[in-house]
Amino acid sequence: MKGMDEERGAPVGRRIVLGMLGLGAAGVAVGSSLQRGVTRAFSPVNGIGDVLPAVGGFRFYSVVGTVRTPRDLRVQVDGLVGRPRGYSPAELAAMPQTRVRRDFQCVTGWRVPHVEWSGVALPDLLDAADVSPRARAVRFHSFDGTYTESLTLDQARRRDVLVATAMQGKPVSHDHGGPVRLFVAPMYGYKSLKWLGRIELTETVHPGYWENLGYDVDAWVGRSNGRDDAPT
Ligand SMILES: Nc1nc2c(c(=O)[nH]1)N[C@H]1C(S)=C(S)[C@@H](COP(=O)(O)O)O[C@H]1N2
Ligand SMILES: [Mo]
Repeated sequence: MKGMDEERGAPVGRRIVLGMLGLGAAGVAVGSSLQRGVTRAFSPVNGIGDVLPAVGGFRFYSVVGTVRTPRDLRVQVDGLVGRPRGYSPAELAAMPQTRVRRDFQCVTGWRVPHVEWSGVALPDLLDAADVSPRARAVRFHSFDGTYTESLTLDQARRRDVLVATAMQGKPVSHDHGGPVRLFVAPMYGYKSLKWLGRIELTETVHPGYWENLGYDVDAWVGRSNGRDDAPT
């Protein structure tokens, strides 16, 4: 399987501090050991999250490298809905905003504590779209043309799943997936799709980019995921 540490990405910010404290090496070691086996992908990270102090910095990830987003960008909500429509970033920012502060955690071992996101709670957009009773899942598409993600409809109706237009009180930067990205607070970072372009209601879950490469579809942080090989 292809590992996340093959992604292009530049360490930023406090990752340098992490290295100075000698914790960077631990994080990297865990990250690379995760790449060896799909079966071990989650449980070691859950443990590390508990013992590592809350320090760390973002990496900028993009599986395709440079991404261009259209100037007149709209996030389309369609598929199994009665009222498909597109939203400009400005329209999203003008809707009732939900704010979520949570640690941001990549499955490879890095974590950024207390990141604040705001945007439209996904259930609000789903309600506005009049979701068909046939829809059981949501598929997210990125303007990068390659990355996709998925949630069950139940997961997508959580109010800590955001169509985010702001991060740390500022518009989401391009490198962090702006102008609009998904933020799935309770799950590992790979669920939080960047450069969000389309929210498609589907009958079944379509595993996303990393999930097709072996990562769990249910990416809850700090849960066993019901895996047979997970520690109790
Ligand atoms: N379109 C797209 N979204 C993506 C990714 C990606 O490569 N492309 N990487 C995912 C992973 S593995 C993580 S940990 C986070 C990283 O977010 P950041 O680049 O803002 O730090 O984005 C997620 N969303
Ligand atoms: Mo990640």
